[in-house]
Amino acid sequence: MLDTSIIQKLTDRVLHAQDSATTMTKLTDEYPSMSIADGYAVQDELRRRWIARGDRCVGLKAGLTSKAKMLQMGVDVPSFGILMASFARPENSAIDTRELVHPRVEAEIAFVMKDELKGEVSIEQVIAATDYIIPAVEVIDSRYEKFKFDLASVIADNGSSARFVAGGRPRDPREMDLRTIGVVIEKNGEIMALGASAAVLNHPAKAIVMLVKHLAERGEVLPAGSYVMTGGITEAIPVTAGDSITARFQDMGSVSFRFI
Ligand code: OOG
Ligand code: MG
Repeated sequence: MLDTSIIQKLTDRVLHAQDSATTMTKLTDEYPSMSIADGYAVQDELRRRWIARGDRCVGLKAGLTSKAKMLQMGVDVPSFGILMASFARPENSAIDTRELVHPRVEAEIAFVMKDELKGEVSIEQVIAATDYIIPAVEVIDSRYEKFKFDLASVIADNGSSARFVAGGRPRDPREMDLRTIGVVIEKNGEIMALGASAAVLNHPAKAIVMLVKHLAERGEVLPAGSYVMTGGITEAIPVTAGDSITARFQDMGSVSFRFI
């Protein structure tokens, strides 16, 4: 593991890139021995700093959970990240691209939990512990040059998370087949990507099974009330100022917003 003083220094660097919307070189270029655990240590420190600023943790995200995303990013293991209240934007809002480097959008199924989950759980236990599922779009924005990274570096950048918008129609996961939810992403009225929810680990709740296991390995639980994003179903779509986005989810309504 990297020394705690190096973790602090790397956290400074990531936070600066995020706050100033500027790029940085991959952390592993300078610290080739940096591990996945070091990446999560930077994330822990980011969370401490955000909370110290008055922000609030509202949930967690899984990423790189679909083949399309793994192929697009050249990484074959899911990653987990933290969702803070300050990342959330309302439906139909205007997202300011001046605060972002090279944003992309992803359509995801989000889960809102009614019960705590911990340790080794099954898909059935995840569904039983879910209050509702809701359509969501994540705006990712890697702080690495050219959106290129390795797993340890992207974890330290909190899985590229920047903004998220939830909307459409909340649904009871016990009333749906969670593997066959069709999703279409439109940019300026044109279809850019489409897919079905089984693209995420054959079942989006599997992302939460893996997240809960990851938390358990760190002595943590998934608290009741958590909002959890399960990962992009299709590849991510690049956006710029002026673009309007609508993600349509079968039997769940749609989520729309725009970039200025
Ligand atoms: C990493 C984050 C991936 C997802 O939904 O797959 C992610 C990245 O692609 O920058 O959030
Ligand atoms: Mg995502």
